[in-house]
Amino acid sequence: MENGERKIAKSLPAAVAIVLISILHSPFSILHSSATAEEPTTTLPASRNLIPNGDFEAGKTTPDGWQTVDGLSSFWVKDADPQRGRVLRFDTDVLQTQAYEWWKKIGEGALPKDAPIKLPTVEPKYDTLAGLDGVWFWSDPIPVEKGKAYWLTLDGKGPGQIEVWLHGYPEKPNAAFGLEAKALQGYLKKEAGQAPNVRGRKQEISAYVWKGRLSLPLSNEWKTYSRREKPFRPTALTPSVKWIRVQLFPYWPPGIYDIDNVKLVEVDSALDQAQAEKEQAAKDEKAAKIKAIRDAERAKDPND
Ligand SMILES: [Ca+2]
Repeated sequence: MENGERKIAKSLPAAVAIVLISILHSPFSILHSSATAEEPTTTLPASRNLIPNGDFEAGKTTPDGWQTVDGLSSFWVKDADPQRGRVLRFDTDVLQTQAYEWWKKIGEGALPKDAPIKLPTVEPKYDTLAGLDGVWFWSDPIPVEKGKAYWLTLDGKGPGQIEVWLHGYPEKPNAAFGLEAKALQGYLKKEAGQAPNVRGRKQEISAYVWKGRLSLPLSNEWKTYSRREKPFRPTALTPSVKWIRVQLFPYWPPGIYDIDNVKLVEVDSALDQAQAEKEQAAKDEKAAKIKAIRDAERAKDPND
């Protein structure tokens, strides 16, 4: 998938060159070559993934560019389909108490391969990660540009909904494991006897100033989901945003959720402009309809 897109991106300049050469030489070639060059012109701006290792192929014990998997509630596995390669797997059917104990150790440098065996869970499972905090999985910080709009797409399968959040920050955020998980931080503080910085590690929760969400109703088959109709615009109302992090967040029902090919691509500015105008037109139309209804009501009752 990724490789294919890279190939298209690389081949475009060549295709454009062919068209230009064709224009200079033969009308027949113009028709022939422009047919191949046309398709990438609309897909090219959307094809460069800004999320490093969004396909989860690179890494040694855990995917590069993301927080570590924990080997208990998050895993880095090979999909049954070799073409898909490696994917992220989440298990939300894990007791929260067991997860917290293990996450403390992961935060201290324990490896996912040394994770404890999962303890049995019991219906109705409200004490699992599914019923409480969910499983969070964060990307490393990714720079974004002022005024730009972005499409988010990803492949997923699972027994229920997964939420994907984008968080925007003015400063490059600290990506230490679990730092953004407030409940976990509260637990760690208590465990450390109100002295969370015993190891001299300065941990400050990075303040995000913008948030965007994509809720995906997954099914038991791989599908690609996107929010193309409504691109994310991290700097539209919060111009100070310079960095974002992606947070994958599966929770209820308890079970296994697989994610692959998380992509954030810049929306072509002309397309974004057209989309913004479409959104504005829809708002205007709605406002006009409401006004028309009110006017009609007033006309019926002149004393109103
Ligand atoms: Ca993959």
